[in-house]
Amino acid sequence: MKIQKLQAREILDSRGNPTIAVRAVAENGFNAEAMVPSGASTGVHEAHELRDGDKNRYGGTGVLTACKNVEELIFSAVKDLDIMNQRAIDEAMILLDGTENKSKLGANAILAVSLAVARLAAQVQGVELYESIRRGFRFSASEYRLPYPMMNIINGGVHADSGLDIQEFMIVPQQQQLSERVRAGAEIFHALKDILKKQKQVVSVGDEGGFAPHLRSNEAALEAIVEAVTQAGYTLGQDVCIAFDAAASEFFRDGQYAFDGKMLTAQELIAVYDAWIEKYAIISIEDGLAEDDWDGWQMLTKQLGGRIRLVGDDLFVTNVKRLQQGIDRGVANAILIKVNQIGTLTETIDAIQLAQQYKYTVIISHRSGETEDTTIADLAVAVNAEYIKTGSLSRSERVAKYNRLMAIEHYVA
Ligand code: 2PG
Ligand code: MG
Repeated sequence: MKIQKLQAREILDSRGNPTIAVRAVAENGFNAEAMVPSGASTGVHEAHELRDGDKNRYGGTGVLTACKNVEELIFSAVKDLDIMNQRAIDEAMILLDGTENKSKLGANAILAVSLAVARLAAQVQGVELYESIRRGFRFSASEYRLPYPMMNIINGGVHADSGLDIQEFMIVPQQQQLSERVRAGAEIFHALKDILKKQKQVVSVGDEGGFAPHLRSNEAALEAIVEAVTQAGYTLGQDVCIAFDAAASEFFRDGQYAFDGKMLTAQELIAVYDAWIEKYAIISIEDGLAEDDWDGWQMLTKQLGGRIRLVGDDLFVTNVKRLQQGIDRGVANAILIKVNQIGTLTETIDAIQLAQQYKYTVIISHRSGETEDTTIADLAVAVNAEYIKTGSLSRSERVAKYNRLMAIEHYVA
């Protein structure tokens, strides 16, 4: 079956910035829509997000050109292809674009089509999205495993004005059932709110729904979380572990790291992380060092890689070439997967499969600018990702993904 029509429109993301939604219509009239997210702490090696630049609309951030590209150029290139052949459709768009970073058509335009087609293929087959992705990309696993959420309950870095260098302080509940992991997360989130209130901190939330308190140091954020875990009745290191995303590219200046008011070398920063692992039951550090600090990353992996997950986000940008470099250099042992960093579902799956082949842990991730689209929940289930990172236990664009995972657990898995 072929695509009869692609309709693109400008919508808003969770920060009130324009993003793109695409509806793909099949010959039999079935249709499906997908919406693309947008990052703030974007890696320099990410695929290109096409913005209009027309200052009279949305301060230049409109996406009408991307919409036009979908309905005209992209539609002509994919209209004769089979909806079930996701790879062929994605490759046709990559070829049509012709640039290394999808800057001609826009990775946002391409991704919206890619995900809408994936949704449409599931509809046409009458199966759930996660089943259709697993089948379409020939994953061999027959069991479905639900991911462990990494829940960002304190927001720092460029996601909040908390003044914290570390961008995301996350709890990782360890319960058997996904719905119990969500419950633990929500209970700890509420306990944390009480604790922060008692400390006379603000309890408004940042971009990913976590609190954004003005704490005196990064370590104070970890301490508050530990207290919240205990207050909610859970045992740290057993029921709940901690992870963080340093997003270190954001505080990397002239070869050093501006951290807690000091300038640190990579080695000094690694020593700080090292001291935290046992003390705070840290199981994972994402972007602990900057995106092109390969030497630092090598040291980091040598020193901490045997004990915890070291996750490459800005480092790998969901790109098989960057991941392969990491594998070759013995850097990191886990990858953050973001569909819009690379721009098609097929390339996203290629990165996941390469990671799985080399035993890198896979973490499917949202962006700080999100929508109500829940595709990443299905993607995590489709590929049996160990983890999903989709924000805190507030703000519907975050919670929508948890609710979708709970639906999958309830009805199927
Ligand atoms: C990250 C992401 C998502 P952003 O750095 O991992 O949490 O943030 O979407 O702003 O790049
Ligand atoms: Mg990150």
